[in-house]
Amino acid sequence: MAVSEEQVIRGVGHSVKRFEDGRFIRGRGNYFDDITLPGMLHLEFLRSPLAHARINGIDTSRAEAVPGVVAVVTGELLAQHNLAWMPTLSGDTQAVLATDKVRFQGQEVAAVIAESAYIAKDACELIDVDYEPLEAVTSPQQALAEGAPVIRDEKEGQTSNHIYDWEAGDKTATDHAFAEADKVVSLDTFYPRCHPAPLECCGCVADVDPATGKTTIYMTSQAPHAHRTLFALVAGIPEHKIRIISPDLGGGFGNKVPIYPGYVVATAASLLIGRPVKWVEDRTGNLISTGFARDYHMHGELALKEGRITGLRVNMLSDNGAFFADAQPTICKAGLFHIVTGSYDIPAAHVETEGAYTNKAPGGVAYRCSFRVTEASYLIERLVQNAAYELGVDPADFRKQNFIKPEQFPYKSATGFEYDSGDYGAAMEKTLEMLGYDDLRREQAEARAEGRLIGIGLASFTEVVGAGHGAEYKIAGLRMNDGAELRIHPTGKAVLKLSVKSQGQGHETTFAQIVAEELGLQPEDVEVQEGDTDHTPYGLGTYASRSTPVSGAATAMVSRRIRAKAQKIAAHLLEASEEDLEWQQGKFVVKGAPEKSTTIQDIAFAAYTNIPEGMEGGLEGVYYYDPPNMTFPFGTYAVVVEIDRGTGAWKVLRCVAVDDCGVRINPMIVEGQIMGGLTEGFAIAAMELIDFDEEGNCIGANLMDYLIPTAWETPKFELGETVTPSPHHPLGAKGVGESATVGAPAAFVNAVVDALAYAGVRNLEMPVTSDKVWAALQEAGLAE
Ligand code: MCN
Ligand code: CUM
Repeated sequence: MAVSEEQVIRGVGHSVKRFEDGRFIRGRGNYFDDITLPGMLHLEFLRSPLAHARINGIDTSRAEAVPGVVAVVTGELLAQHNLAWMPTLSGDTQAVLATDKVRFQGQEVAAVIAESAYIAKDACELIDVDYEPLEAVTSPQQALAEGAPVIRDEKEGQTSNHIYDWEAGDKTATDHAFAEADKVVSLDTFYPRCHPAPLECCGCVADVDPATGKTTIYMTSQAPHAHRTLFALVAGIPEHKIRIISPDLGGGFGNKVPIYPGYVVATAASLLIGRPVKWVEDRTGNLISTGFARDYHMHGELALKEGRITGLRVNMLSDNGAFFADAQPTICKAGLFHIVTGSYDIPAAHVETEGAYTNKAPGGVAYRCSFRVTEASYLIERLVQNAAYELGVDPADFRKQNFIKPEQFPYKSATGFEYDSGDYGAAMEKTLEMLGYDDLRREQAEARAEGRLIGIGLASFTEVVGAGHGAEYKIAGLRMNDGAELRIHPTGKAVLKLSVKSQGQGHETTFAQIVAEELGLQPEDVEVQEGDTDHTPYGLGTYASRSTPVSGAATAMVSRRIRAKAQKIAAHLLEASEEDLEWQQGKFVVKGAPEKSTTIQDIAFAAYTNIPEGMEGGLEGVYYYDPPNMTFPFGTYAVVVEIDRGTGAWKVLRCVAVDDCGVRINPMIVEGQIMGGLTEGFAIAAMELIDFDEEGNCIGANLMDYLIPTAWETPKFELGETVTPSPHHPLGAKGVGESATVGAPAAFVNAVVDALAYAGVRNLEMPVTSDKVWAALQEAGLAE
């Protein structure tokens, strides 16, 4: 059972191939739609064709008469069970099925439960809804204008479409900085609505057992434990009678954090009918009704003095759709948008935000960003580039001048964050070196002389990921901390159970590597289980790149706890005192007597068979980790583009990305995360857009209209790294899952703007499509 001396434990820092891929590439993944239960029924929604209308009546009789239809559920029926409305993660309410009004196109109006999904779909078309159309509100400016129709007129005391005001920073100090400035640079920009669009849409199989009362819900959930608690609180089902199983997920990207009407109606229907009910969302349903992202109108101003940024002022107006359903910590009305000071040492900053209801789908924030960090990063990185132009200095030099310096960490930002660690200059230097920046700037000038337009865009982002700590960061009253439970079996094989839930991030591999690192087992000997609330410890789930910062830390800590017990058993086995033992990866050795040792496997066996007098048997434990702070990963991205003066089309010549996420547990998986994130960041900058016409019709309701990138459009990425450990994480790791999507959009847009900046262009709005560039070329007199 002994581990040979030469055998390397493939713990932290090894690019172990992903264990989960064995089943995925064989087509043996287990998604919720693979689940078929005896007697299972199917749910389909009737969705509103109108963005805003009063409902005068719903006639379900023709649908009910269709053979195979078991029930037609309306809001009125749900209201009888007090389920027509549900609370949102931002403390608002959201209609499960519309009762009084429809408030966005695609809103769920009624549900048909039938023997097959096809019957249900056909029957939906036979439901007659008497709509009285109302004026649609499709922008927050329109929503807040005098005389706008009040969308949430069902809410007591709600007399306008205003949702919230929120601010951070010091207004007086900031005003002072602006009064003293020798230059002010400002930018108005819009980060448009886009959508995470995971390959697998949302859905569930709800199974309420009439005999036992046990409610089992197989659902597409990034946060199964939090969802179970909310189900218990809202539906009044005792929590131990609810089991949520989040099986393999075909991507999440934030889209699977909120609770959607589909889960609620399927569960209510199963309860009422006594048979399992499956709901499978189609692509259009996903794009028009589930958690969208962004939709932020931003105004930013930098105060500049002697080449330094001395102040930042930001006003933001957010379009939250018909229900304020952002998934974010309760104290943060605008998420973590106040990270907008970014990587820069800005002495004074003030951020004012306002949110408004519109006749659009609810559920902002989702899509690979830790609660609005993307919007913030985009704004500051666009502003900084423009400031460099106005000062006539190189954008790289201007950033370096203004970066928070390594010796300033832990750094307290003007808006209230404490950055844990960073070395922004190092990441920048590495990027410039990989890029050959100075040569490229020369080539850019030469190309321009020949009439070619080349642009170089930089973005030096800072993220804030890994929420909590639990005292301050709560969602709907639930503290943001997470558990890990580890059991070592007698033969030295282990099972690790986690509260987080992978959607494709490779947790089965990386978390096994953490145990491997701490206990000297091989990662293959550790099975990682997630997603089943009956069998995993409590925690708030996977989003905000929090799995590594929170559950990763819990895994390291529970492993150390087990190692401490193992040391006691080892002392017993070796007849030595505990203090005389030394841990070497995978074994305890008697100090000064290297021939006297015992392996973790031997110790595991002894834990069940040969323990010292008075010790409790077994080798297992659980640890709930409440992080003392968030982690602040960062990096510098650089993009080089060339613009076609005849069409406005731009192509990416280079994309260099240097990331620092502290210690990397699995470098290959980290690189995969970054490439995926860069692809999405590029797509947001270049093509992804959920738009609406004046009547509130969603343009972007299918994958012909909503463009997601394929391998064909996706540029080649060149990756680099620096390593600045997080001082408060037990492994020094920071989260990385969203970094690239946060950092990339500004780098791409900055590159296109940079190609035209010499002609006075200072802004292009995302998605930067060729027609927008064409218009800019014409205006600048550069079109060919
Ligand atoms: N990792 C590592 N070393 C680090 C940091 C992370 O090896 N220093 C590894 C982790 O162990 C994990 C992966 O990288 O296997 C991502 O870790 P982390 O940054 O902790 O992020 P989460 O696991 O919490 O994933 C969430 C994040 C979010 S919020 C979105 S959105 C997103 C993303 O991950 N959605 C994804 N990446 C995705 N990748 C896939 N394939 N699918 C999604 O839906
Ligand atoms: Cu906001 S996307 Mo991720 O945090 O699930």
